[in-house]
Amino acid sequence: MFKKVLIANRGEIAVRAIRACRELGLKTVAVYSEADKNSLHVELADEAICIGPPNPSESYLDIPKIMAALEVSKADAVYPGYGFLSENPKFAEIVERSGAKFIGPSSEVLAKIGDKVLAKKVAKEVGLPLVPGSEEPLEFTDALKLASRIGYPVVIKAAAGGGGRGIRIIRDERELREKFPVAKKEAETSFGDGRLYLEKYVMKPKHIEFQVIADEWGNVYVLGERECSIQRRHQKLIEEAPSVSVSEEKRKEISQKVAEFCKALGYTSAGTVEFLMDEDGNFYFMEMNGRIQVEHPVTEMVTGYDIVKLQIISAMGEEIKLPEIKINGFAIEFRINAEDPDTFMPSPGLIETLRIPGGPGVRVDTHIYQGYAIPPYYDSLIAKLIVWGRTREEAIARGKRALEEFKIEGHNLKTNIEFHKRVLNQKEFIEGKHDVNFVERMLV
Ligand code: MV4
Repeated sequence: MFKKVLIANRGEIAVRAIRACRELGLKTVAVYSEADKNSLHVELADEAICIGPPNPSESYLDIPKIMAALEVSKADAVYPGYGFLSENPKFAEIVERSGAKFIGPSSEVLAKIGDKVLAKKVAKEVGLPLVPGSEEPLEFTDALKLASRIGYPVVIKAAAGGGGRGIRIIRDERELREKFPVAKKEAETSFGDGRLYLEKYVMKPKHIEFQVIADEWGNVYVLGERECSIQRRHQKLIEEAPSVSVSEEKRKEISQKVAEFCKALGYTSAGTVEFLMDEDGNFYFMEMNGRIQVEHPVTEMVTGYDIVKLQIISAMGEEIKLPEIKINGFAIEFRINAEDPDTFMPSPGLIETLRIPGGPGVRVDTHIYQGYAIPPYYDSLIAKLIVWGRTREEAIARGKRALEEFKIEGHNLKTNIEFHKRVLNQKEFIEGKHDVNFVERMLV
């Protein structure tokens, strides 16, 4: 049991966590950088401690500063959110050793899933399908042999890469001979780790991920999937649940294996298991993320569970007992970014006019308010609009309606609201046939 939670994050997810704590009767401590002194999370928390300059490396990423705030506030748990220190096994271990509770998986589990080769090994052992290819890093001659066995096109991935960094498509043997050494050098300079592996290239894949919540008593629940194929340069823009492309039968099959995977890892707290799905509906395990994700609200809208509260309850050591998971209706999340719609570059500024949508089936998770100045130091996510409908068609109509209501204006301030409206009018999206290359195609 704990009584006071330090929120080691900022923005909408810090606000989201404070809300969950308050509903559970827990006190909260906000930490903030000098750029965030007028932030909503600072205002809503019971206490707030400034931890340094705007630069994340001197504040939200600075472990000694967070640990000092933990000590002076006498908080007995840490909520890491997403990004920043959330998946850092060293940070989790330091929190654990301090005697406070890290609200997330154990430091050992974070280290295990952070090792992509090890995670794949465990996935394979429980029967989760992998993309055909080398399950371990390989050298040039073995890459040539493997590629001719599985057939081109293939992809080369850096073992230390992630989030789309260090991935290359190779069409034929000539290109493999040319690019393999280049990829190796690049991986060495970018990641300090030149290990590469090779996979069959999955064409037109969808990004499908399964939400998990697990307690410390061995219970693992899979709260269905999300489809996150609407993305640009590995930044997700729209996510939905459930995926129209996943049958009830397939959902059951993958959920079962995802639960076994989590049990094999000794997983606790919330987590997400990511897959690529090909045009024939085949799933391929990619990786597991050991954090709450930006897009968790779509799962909350279709399952009725408060995933952040479940994370906290799990961290308290309580047993989580849930009936069979039922998916009700369809939810879509639109990430509202303060960015230039043409260049996708961040566009921070002062919010002078703000009109937040509401009404049936509409949820807005945000830290912004009228008069708030968006600082330039952090990511450009300023709000999440989540809509729910009994059918996907109703959710899309609600999305259009709510996006029309949404007004965020200010000097030099631009958002991607118009981009979202465009997506909702695309035939490919309406029919649910979009893959991870949809945005690139739409923009030409
Ligand atoms: C792939 C792939 C096709 N085939 N692997 C990019 C990020 C990394 N986590 C996995 N990624 C991909 N791996 C094989 N064998 C296509 C992608 C990919 C992608 C995956 C998920 C979401 C968006 C993507 C955008 C481009 C490429």
